[in-house]
Amino acid sequence: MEALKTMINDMFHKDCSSCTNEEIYTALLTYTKEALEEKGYHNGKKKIYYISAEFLIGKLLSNNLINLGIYDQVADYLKENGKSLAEIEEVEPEPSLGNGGLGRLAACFLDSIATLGLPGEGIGLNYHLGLFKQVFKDRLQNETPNPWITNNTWLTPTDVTYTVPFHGFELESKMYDIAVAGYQNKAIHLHLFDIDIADESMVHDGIAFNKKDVLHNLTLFLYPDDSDDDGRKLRIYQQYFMVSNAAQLILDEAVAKGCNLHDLADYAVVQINDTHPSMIIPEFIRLLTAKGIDFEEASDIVAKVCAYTNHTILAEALEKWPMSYLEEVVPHLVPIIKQLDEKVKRKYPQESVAIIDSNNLVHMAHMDIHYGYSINGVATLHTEILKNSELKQFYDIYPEKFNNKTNGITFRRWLMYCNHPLTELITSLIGDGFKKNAFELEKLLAYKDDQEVLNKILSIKTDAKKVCKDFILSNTGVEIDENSIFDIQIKRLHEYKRQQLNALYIIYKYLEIKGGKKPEKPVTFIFGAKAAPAYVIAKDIIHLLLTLQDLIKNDPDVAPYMKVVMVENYNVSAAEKLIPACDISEQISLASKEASGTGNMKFMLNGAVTLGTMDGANVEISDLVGEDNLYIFGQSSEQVIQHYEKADYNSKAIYEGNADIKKYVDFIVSDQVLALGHEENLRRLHNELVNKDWFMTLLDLEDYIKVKNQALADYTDREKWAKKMLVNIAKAGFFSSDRTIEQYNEDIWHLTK
Ligand code: 6GP
Repeated sequence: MEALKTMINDMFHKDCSSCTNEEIYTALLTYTKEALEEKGYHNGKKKIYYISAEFLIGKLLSNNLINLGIYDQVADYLKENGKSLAEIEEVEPEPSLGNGGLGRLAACFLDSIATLGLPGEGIGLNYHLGLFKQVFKDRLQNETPNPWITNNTWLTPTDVTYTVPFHGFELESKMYDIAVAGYQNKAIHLHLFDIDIADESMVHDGIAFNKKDVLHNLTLFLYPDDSDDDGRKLRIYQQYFMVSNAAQLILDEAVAKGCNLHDLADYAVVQINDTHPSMIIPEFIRLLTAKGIDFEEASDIVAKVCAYTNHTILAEALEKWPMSYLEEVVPHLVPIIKQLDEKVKRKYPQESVAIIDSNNLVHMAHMDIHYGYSINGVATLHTEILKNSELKQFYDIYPEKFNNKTNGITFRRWLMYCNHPLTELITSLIGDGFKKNAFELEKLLAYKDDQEVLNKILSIKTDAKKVCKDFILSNTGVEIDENSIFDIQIKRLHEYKRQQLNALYIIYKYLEIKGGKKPEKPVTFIFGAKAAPAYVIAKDIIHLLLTLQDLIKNDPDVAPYMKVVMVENYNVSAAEKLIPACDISEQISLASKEASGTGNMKFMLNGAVTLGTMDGANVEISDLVGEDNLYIFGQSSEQVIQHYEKADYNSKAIYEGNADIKKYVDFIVSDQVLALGHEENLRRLHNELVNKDWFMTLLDLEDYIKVKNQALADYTDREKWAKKMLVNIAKAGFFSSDRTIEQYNEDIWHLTK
């Protein structure tokens, strides 16, 4: 630590113990950045370029220290000087470059690519104000800007700049880099493109701004509101800016390594993360043809370079842009897209696989599938649904392109960093081989009947709950009981994820306690979720949860037995506090709708037991841990798909035919709830559940109540529960993103280490 000591002295002319946390953070940032540069970056002839609209990377200091192998030394050194690394970390702003699972997956993947020693890079945009910062006011979600770029930042400006042409004007880009350290290995780069002239001062009244002023607003926000034409066009501006920079960079790097462009596939593979980067296909073709390669060959080259990952089967997330927008924003891509479409139509005239449909909508996913060489889903069930229903028309044409890559998470952040005590216990039992080979966690199974180990697991959980309690108090002002059962649902707010189903359980429980049936053990229901600013019903669900939170808190008959708390501005840092403390992991999406889920993996790794539907990666969790070690409820994906096909789901019939269900749903608009909440929001939500309920909340409510009650009852047998926890931890190895990335490399990328 001599170097750090000297650095602190040189920077601030005093020793560590007299420095402020801000000063030490500044020194650590410089120190860590230098250490990363010294280690260097992975390189090789062929590189993976992981292009994504989101990278939800979380705070970086501690993670970098862990991956550099100096976390303990730094923590000890600071302690000797009366400082705490945990407090210094509070100084670091969390980058706001992502929204949900898709962005967090991209971050885990960068960690694993670097750890496995693969030459690769992430490419995205440098959003100055992030997604948005969630603020609760009057029990409603408000959105404010989330500025995160300070003078002390991990972003390093580079000299790399490109000219990106739009209709009528050009934009000069500037590339910023963030180094992503591999665990005990070299680093890779996350390249974030930006414009110099972004103007944050145009934002007013929350997150409103002039959407037409593209010259100045291009890199302000991730996912600008797309409820109007200008918002949708702004998304196209952003996407094209991202991929044009990416394509120019990729070609430059390849050429610098000796590529003659005809052999581009020997130098580059592009993973298109969801449909946002799809325009890289026509952009590559534009650039290659400008260099004299003919159209046919250019499209063949691109089809050997690009691979597409699908993260959702919700139709709304498979982007379809009106041709008129593309003509307005990127007219130079239009003839290329038309030619690509004509090529497809000559071979496959059916409308269902067209790139340009009869309404002149451009189907971005269709372009990816025709002109990419690999299409993957993100969990076994999800990939099967893509093949057999959602993208069946393509699977019939290109069966060889389809493959599954079940998602994963990096254990550096989601175990070693966020749960030191559990990491230490595991290491003391089975050694630290699991840090490099997560499958070794299975060795823990040998301790399944070891009373002492089981007790330690329980006490680590209790300690984590205390830490979480403090976090929740400071975040929300609500004091929770660390001896209660922690039931946690943290994820984007979306009707398919069914936070409203959880809310109906809470209503059921509230009424039961009011009726005199006290639970054996108190329960705390914890939520964290942001709703897209224009997603009205999702915001109504947040309003219901916040209203229930207060109703229950203020009711002395009920408050001792249950509590509801919604964390404000849920993000990666909050997840790191919540996940180690969780007892019951809520994974209750409507079967067939959650592509994979990755929170489910983080929870099991930290000893929570899953309560979920047979959806996404829950199916694989269930296969691994066995039915004794998780709680499954609800209709299967086959049944749900049938309901959609036959259009036979009728929520009103369930509501009217079941007095209990009617009682819970009607409670949303009861006098007690209306006394606290807003009538407009609550009635709209009530109406939605009774008359539409597109994601079939009421279908699974009875079974959910039954199975959740079973889980809560089982919790009281501590020994039995601790065994379930141990099995979950032991079986989590499969969900390491190192395994996922190995599979991407073996089946899709073919890079040499
Ligand atoms: C998410 C999926 O909802 C989730 O199931 C999956 O685990 C994750 O992607 C990573 O594959 N999708 C998004 O976050 C998203 O924005 C458009 O989809």
